[in-house]
Amino acid sequence: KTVSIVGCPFRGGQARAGVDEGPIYLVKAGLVEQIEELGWKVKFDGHHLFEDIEQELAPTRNEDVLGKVKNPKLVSRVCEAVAKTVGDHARKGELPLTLGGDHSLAMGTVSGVFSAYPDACLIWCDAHADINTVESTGSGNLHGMPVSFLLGIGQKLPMFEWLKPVLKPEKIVYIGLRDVDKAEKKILKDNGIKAFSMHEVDKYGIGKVVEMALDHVNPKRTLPIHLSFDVDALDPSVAPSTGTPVRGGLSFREGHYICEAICETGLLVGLDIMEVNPALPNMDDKMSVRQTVAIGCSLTRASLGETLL
Ligand code: DIR
Ligand code: MN
Ligand code: MN
Ligand code: MN
Repeated sequence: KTVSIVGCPFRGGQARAGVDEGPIYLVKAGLVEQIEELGWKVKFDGHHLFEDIEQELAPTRNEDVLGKVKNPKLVSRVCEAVAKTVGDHARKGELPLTLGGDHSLAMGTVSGVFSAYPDACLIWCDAHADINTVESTGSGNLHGMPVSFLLGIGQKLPMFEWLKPVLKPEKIVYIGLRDVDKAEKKILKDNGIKAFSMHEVDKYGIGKVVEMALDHVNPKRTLPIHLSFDVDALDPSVAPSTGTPVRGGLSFREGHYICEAICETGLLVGLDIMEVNPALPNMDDKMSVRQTVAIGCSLTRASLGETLL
C-alpha cells in the first residue's frame, strides 16, 4: 500500500495570500514520516511548482478574468496538471493525497481519481458547498465553484474544456455545511444533492451522520471513496488558519471521526486536505498556525488508519 503525496502550493482560486504555503507547512511538520509510521510506503518527490504554467501565463496575468470569474486560465491549467498527476497515481493503485492550496484544486483531484475509478463517490467536508456556477458566483473565486464544474452545471468556460463532468449529483454528499449562498441552496435543491449541515450534525450526532452519508452515496459499501476535506469544515477555534472561517463548525473529534469512519470502510482511494493557510489569522499568531497544521496532519493520519486504541 502506497500513498502518493501531491503537494499543491496554489492560491489562484481565491484572493488571500498564504494558502499556497499550506502544503509546505504540512510536509515540514513531518507528515511524510507520520504516514510511514502507519505502515504505508510514501512517495513524495517535492511539491508541484506549476512554475511553467505561471510563467507562460505571466504576460496576460491581469487579463485573466472572464465575466466575474477570476484567474480562469491559471486555475484551469493548474487543475488539468493536477488531474493528470492524481489520475496517474490512482491508476497505478496508489492513494493520491493532495495537499492544498485552495479548494479549486479539487477540480483536478476529483477528475483524476474519477478517471481511474469511474464508479467512485465523493464526500465533501466543508463549511461551504463550493457549488456556485459561473452565473451564480458573487465572489468570482473559483474555490467556491469546483463542484458545479465537476457536475457540468452552469455555463461552460472554454479554457475548462478538458474538464469532463465526471460527477453525478447522487454521487456526492456534504458534511459540515453552514455558509451556503442563496443561489447555492437552490442548486443543491434543484439537483437533489444530499447535504448534512451542522444542523444535522447537532441533531443526529456525527456517528449517525457519517452512516447516513455513506448510505446515500455508498449503500452497499462497495464503491471507491474520494474524501475532499476543507479544514474550514472544522470550527475556527479548532482550525483558525484558513481563508474563510465560519463559526459553528465541526469539533476536533467530529472532524477526526469522519476520517476514521471513512478509513474503516477500506474504500478510500483519494484524499484532499485543503485550505490550510499559515499566513492567517495574522503573521504573529504562531499558535494558531501550529494548531491548524497539526490538524491537517492528524486528519490525514486518521484517514490513513491511525486509531485511538
Ligand atoms: C462563497 C464562499 N460561497 C464563494 N465560498 C468559499 O466565494 O463562492 N468556499 N469560501 O470555500
Ligand atoms: Mn508526484
Ligand atoms: Mn472548500
Ligand atoms: Mn470552505
